[in-house]
Amino acid sequence: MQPPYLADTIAAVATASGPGAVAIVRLSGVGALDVARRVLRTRTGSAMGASFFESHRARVAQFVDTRTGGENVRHAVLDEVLVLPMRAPRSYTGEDIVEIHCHGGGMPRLVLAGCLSAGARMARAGEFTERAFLNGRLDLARAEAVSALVSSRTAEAARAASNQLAGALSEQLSLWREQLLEARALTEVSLDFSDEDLPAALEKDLARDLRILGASVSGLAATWEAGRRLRDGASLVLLGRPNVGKSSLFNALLGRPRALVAAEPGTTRDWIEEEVEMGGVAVLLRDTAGVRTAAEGVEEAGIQRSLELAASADLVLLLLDGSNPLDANDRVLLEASQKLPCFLVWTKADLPADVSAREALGLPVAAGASARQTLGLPVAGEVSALSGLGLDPLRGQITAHLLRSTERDGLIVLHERHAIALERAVKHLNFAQGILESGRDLELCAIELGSAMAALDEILGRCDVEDLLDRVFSRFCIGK
Ligand SMILES: Nc1nc2c(ncn2[C@@H]2O[C@H](COP(=O)(O)OP(=O)(O)O)[C@@H](O)[C@H]2O)c(=O)[nH]1
Ligand SMILES: [Mg+2]
Repeated sequence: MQPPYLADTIAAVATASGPGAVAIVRLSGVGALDVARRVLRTRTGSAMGASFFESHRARVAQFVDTRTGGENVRHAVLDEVLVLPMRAPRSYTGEDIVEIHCHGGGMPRLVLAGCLSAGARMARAGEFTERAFLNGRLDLARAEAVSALVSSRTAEAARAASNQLAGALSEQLSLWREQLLEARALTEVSLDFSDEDLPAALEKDLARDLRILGASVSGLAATWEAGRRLRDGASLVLLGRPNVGKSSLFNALLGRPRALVAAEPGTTRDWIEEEVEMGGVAVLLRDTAGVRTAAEGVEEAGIQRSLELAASADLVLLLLDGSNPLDANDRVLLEASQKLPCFLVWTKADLPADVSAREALGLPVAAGASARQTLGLPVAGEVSALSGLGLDPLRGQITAHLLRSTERDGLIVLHERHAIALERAVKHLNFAQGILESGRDLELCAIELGSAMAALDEILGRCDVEDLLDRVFSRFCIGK
C-alpha cells in the first residue's frame, strides 16, 4: 500500500530563483493533470481536451489566474507557457508529471501560487526524488546523487555525482553484496556438515576472500575525504612571516590583485579569502596576517587567527623567502606546522637564491637540486608570484593532495552516510575473517556477514528506511 501522502499532488519551482529567461514549475501526483487543467487554457482561451496531455509532447498554452473570477469571467492570462506532460510511470517520480515552462524572474512564483490554489500542495525539500525512490525509480544511493549533482560547484564534482546517478556505486555495492551472500551461504552450508566432510581449505579460502573484500570496501570508504572536498570545496591557508610574499601568491593563484601587497611588513592584519577552482576542486584560498614574534596589539591578534585558520585547513602552504636567510619567525612557523597538512614553498624564485636558508634546513643547495622532504614537511617547490614561475606545478600538487585518495576506478564516496556504512561493513568483515582464522564458531561468522550486508543495503535503501528518508531527503533543495 502506498503511504497516504503520495495521494497529494505536489508542486515546486524546479529552476534556480532570480532573473532568467525560462523557469520551470513542476507538478507531480495523481492529480497533476487536473491541477494543470484548471490553470491552463489553449491559445484561443478554451479549456484543455484530454489529447492535450499526451505524454512527452510539449504544447503551448496560456497560464491563467483562476483566482480572478468564476467560470464565466474571462480569466486573466498571466503568461504564455510551454507544457510538458510526462505520464506515469514514464516520469522522474514515476507519477504523472506536468512541467510548466514559463518566463523567469518573478513569474514562476505566480505560476506556483496558481497551481497551489488549484489544488496542489507545496513540495517539501527533496520530495520529487523521494517519490522517485518510493516508486522504485531509483535506489537510495542514486537518489542522493541527484542532490550532489544539483549542488555541485565544479565540473569534476558534477561528473562524480553523475557517475553515482548512473549507478556506478550501486553496481559496485550489488556486486559486493553478491559476494557476501555467497560467503554467507558457504558458512551456513558448512554448519550442517561435520569437519571431515568439508574441504580442508574452505575456511582458509573464505577468510582470504573476506580479507580482499574488506580491503576493497575500506578503499572505497577512504575516498570520502576527497569526495567531501570535491562536493563542499577545500580550504587552503597561506602562512608565512611578514613580507615572505603571501598576498602576492594569493593574488597570483587567484589571477587578480585582490589582496594588498606592500614592501613594509604587517600590511595584512586580518585574513581575506576568495574561492578559486583548481583541478576541479573549489578551493577557498585564505591569505593571513604574517606571523612575527615581535608583533603586538591588532597584529598579534591577527597572527593568532592565522595559526587557528591553519589548524583547521585542508592544506597549509608555509612560505619561506628563498632570497633571504631564515629568521626566528620562520623557525616558529616551521615548528608550528609540524602537525599540520602542510607543504613548504620557497617564494621569490625570480631573485637570486639565498643558500643559507636551504643549508639551515639541511636541503641541497646546488642549482636545480630539489628535496622532497625537510623537517618532516613535503617541499612543494619554488614559485615566483612576480614571474609566474612554478605556479602551475604548485596548483597540480595542491589538487593532487586534496584528491589523493580517489584512485578507485573513478568511484568516489560523496556522502558521509555512505562512508559510515562502508566503515561498518569493513568492521563486520574483519570480525568475520577473524572468526574464520581462529577456527571459531561458524554461526557467529554468518551473523557478522549478515551485518556487513545490512550495512551495504542501508546505502542502497534496501532496508527498513522510514527514519532514513527524512535524514536523506531533507538535505535536498525544494523542487528536486
Ligand atoms: N621579486 C619578487 N618580489 C616579491 C614576490 N612576491 C612578493 N614580492 C615582494 O615582497 C614584498 C611583500 O609581498 P607581500 O605579498 O605583501 O608579502 P606578505 O606580507 O607575505 O603578504 C612586496 O614588496 C612584494 O612586491 C616575488 O615572487 N618576487
Ligand atoms: Mg600580506
